[in-house]
Amino acid sequence: MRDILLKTHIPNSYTLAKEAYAAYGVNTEVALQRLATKPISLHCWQGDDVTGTENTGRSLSGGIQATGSYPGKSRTIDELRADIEKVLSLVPGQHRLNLHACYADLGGSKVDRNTYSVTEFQSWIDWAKKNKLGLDFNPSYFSHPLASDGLTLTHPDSGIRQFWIEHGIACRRISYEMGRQLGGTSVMNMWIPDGFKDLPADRKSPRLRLEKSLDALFTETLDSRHHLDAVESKLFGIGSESYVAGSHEFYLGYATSRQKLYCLDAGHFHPTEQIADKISSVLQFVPGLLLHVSRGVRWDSDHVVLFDDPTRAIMEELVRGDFLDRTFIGLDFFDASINRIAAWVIGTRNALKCLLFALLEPSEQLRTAENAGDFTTRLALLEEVKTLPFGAVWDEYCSRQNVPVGSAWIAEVKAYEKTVLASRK
Ligand code: RNT
Ligand code: ZN
Repeated sequence: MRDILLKTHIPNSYTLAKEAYAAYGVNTEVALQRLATKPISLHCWQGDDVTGTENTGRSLSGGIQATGSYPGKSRTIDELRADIEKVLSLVPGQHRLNLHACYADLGGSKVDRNTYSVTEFQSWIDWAKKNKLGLDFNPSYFSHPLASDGLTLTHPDSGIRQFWIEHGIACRRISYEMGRQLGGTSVMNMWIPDGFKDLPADRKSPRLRLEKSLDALFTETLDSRHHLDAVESKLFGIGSESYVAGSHEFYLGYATSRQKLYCLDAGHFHPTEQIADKISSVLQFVPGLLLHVSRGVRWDSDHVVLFDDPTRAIMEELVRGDFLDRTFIGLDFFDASINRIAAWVIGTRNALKCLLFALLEPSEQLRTAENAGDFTTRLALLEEVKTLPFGAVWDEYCSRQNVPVGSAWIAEVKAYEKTVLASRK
């Protein structure tokens, strides 16, 4: 059955699909080639509900939450790495791993976050090299005693602020080393949870402190071929419903004035607000963009990414604006209510599908119609392409990249669950 699929059905369907797209002036081969050159940065934190590997027994803080208790979550660095390798074998293309500082390999030593160095991450770099993976990085401003007030870089206590500034400085050096050793660029994303549950009396001072802390943390010049800084905004979190210091306006201003990358997380705006429309505006004023492709459901719930309208709209903007080179695509979701490997695979494959869908858009015809003021044709075309044989092109891509086609990956995840995950109690 599988053989017939691979040898006959998929190539035949693809030939027909190629012709169907060609009728709209779209070359599917070009789209597949472009798709293969764009890596997605897989977030390491889907595998263990953002627990981390520092083994301190601390629980997740910072106003984010993974809900669910599906069995089989990884408990050690080795388990997490094995899970990621499994995920990568089920996702087409060459990708990257986005690591958080709380996944340090401490090997029993008592180093705290403000003095982390590449030593605590060398085993990740070696593993990444072996698996031909690029790495991206994040300082961790949560799940730590000095973050227990919900304040870090904005804390009124200068000692606590200083600790977190040092953490940022240390992480930039680690990120730079990751980029250098792996022969690429590591994007380091700054996200802090700082905010207030209830109405603040002073919205200004924490933001002034945040600006100062960030400037102190970013002082060192690092070679941009190996390291780039990004800043991530947020509207609210659990326990910071009324005020978040690092809001959209704050970071847009900061990134623009300091020429940093701006990170747009799909779940960090008003529940009905979508980030696609922000991309072209933001990129007009900052050097680059980092995306946290996610899905909020009623709140910043970080649900698994779907092949849905908002995600397709994001990818369409990247393609239409020719922004792929200036945009780093990362994922940010954590679902503990389903098999975690499957969550990763579903979300990553969907992000890629959305990108492929965007690459297959009949851009010439759409632009011609728009420029001629023919909005009737524009709308008609946008609707027609939704039912072109997209699935055949996606299947062909998976087949060429030697990963399971269609739903065949589910059986592999089920087998892994039985042989590996089931023994994790
Ligand atoms: C939190 C941010 C942030 C985190 C990760 C773990 O709201 O989205 O990116 O999810 O850094
Ligand atoms: Zn995020």
